[in-house]
Amino acid sequence: MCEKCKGNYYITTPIYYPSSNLHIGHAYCTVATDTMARYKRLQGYNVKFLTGTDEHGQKIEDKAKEAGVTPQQFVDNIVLGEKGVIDLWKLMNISYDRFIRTTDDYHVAAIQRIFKKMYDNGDIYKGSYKGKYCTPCESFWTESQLVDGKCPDCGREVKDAEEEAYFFRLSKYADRIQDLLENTDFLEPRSRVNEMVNNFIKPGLEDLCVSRTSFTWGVPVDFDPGHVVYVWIDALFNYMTALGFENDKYDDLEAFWPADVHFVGKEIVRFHSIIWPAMLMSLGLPLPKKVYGHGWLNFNGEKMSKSRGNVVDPYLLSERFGVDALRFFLLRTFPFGSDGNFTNELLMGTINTDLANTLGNLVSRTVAMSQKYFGGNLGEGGESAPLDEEVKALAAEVIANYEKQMDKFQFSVALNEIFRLLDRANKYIDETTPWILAKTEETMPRLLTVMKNLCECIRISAILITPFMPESAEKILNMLNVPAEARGWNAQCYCADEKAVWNTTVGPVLFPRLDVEKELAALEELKAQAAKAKLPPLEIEPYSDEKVDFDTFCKSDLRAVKVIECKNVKKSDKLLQFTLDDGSGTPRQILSGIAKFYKPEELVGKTLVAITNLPPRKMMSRESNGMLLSAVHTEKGEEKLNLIMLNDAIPAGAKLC
Ligand code: ME8
Repeated sequence: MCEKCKGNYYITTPIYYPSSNLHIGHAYCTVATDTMARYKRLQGYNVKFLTGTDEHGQKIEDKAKEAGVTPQQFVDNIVLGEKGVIDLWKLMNISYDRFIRTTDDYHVAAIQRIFKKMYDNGDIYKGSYKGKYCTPCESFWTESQLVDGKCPDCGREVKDAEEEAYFFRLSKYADRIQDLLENTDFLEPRSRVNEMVNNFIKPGLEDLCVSRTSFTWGVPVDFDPGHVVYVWIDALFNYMTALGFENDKYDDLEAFWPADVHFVGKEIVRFHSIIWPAMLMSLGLPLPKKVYGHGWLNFNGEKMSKSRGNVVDPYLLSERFGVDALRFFLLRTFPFGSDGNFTNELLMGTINTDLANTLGNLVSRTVAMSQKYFGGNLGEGGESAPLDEEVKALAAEVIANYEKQMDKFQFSVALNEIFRLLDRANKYIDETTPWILAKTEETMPRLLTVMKNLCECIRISAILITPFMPESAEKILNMLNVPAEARGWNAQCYCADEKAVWNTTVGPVLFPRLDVEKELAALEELKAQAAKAKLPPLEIEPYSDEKVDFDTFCKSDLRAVKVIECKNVKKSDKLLQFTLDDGSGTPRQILSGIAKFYKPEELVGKTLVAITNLPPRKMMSRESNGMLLSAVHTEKGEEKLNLIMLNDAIPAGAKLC
């Protein structure tokens, strides 16, 4: 640790399942972690922020099989591929210091050693497992834990499972875990403690099945071929292997373990507050200082899930509204420990009210007035008034409250504090009426101080908002030309006195006001386009297994025909009526259901291919003598058809064989 540092700080997100692309719920936790990491860095901590992906397990194996690729290829695509996990975190400005993939060699080898250590110390033993398994959640359940016979986490069907397996002596640690949960601040918010104790510990903690033999995509138990380590053991230890535990890849364990906090979603609190500390106890390792279980984001009142088709795409929203606006919205709107209901209307309302009206307006008015009245240069001098002291006192109070709330992970409350200051500053403009002060020479010194006070309120707010909206905060500080040394946590001087000097530059519009109706329509359109883009680019008809004997095939009389006339058939939006020269001297009439694909005039004069010996057919009371050949396929979900056209040098009636 360097001398200037306040200390080390280790914070983690859950490592994500790359079984499908991440949605806004995943982004929520990562943005919160990033904000906390940036806040701690701002305060002078030496931060290690870990995130990553949890890549083993039956679900991944099944999905890869479905996609016709290897599990490694499958996860590589979702983690590293275009618009994958890494791309998303880059787009969303996630400042992680380390990214772990559980398929990384060093992690796999470390897990094998860890498993063996617990086997050697007697906490892992061999037995036979009979119970229920939820494949999507990769979770074992006892009968009593099921809700209406279904997985208590996701509500889906569970399967019977019985196999030879290794078990971890979780029951042995029940009392110590209960004490940890009830008598320390290990798990927060407090409501989660009751949930864990009442639902899992009091009914009796059973030993945990920690190996599987029915699939192979996992860390192999090296001393017992055929067994793979239960994916949660593999996943939970990522928090330590990523620091160098049981491997030589990294050397940060001493500096950063125990973790200051693991941020996790509420449905995985059980793993983090019961199983994880029990395994650490088994190995005699220090426990993380805190597990914080945040709530879930629902969409329009429903749980977000791929099968419901209601997952919210963070790419789409970031591209449309800006990454900072999205980051801000997530933490401003939903109290971190509770569930929240995401709607696009709420997002846009927050952008308009808080960002465009309150913050954006304050900055643009202040810069515009300082330009208009002082050419952007707020030099020495000025004249204070008692009102300034009130604003100054509020700024100090806001900073103190903000810090208190951030340290409790209460992001929305911390943001409320910043908005108290911003609102106060906007009101200060109305109270001091700079446009009136600017009218007479005698009131110009007062105007100068008013402008400095406004700049100072903006500077403080921008610093406090930096962890939430790093890019916007920088833009704001640039518009006020705040020197680097006045952008830090400790630069809390109140720079509005007579000695203070400010300089402003007109900058970009920070948060343009949104026309909600228009934006909702645009979002629908973008969603439809994105869904289309996800469809396989090209689909061809499946090949037929049924064989046609050669003689039967040769019976089809395929001829080159030239289009003499082509017209739409009245009252039919499908049919085109062709008059064709087939070389026989008598025009041939064919009706074809291709009006969706061609305009009649495009086809006149073209040389096409027709089967000419089909029995005549009546369509819309007209006779069709044959069929025109075309090629069909599907492109991005849309049916495509191309008539087979021959070189026009081929004469009408030429036989195709
Ligand atoms: O659980 N709202 O991975 P995961 C808020 N691999 N948070 C949500 C959410 C929503 N709608 N949907 C998901 C795993 N999350 C394990 C973690 S850690 C050792 C292993 C959160 O990709 C969820 O609560 O299924 C969890 O914290 C995180 O996203 C990762 O979920």
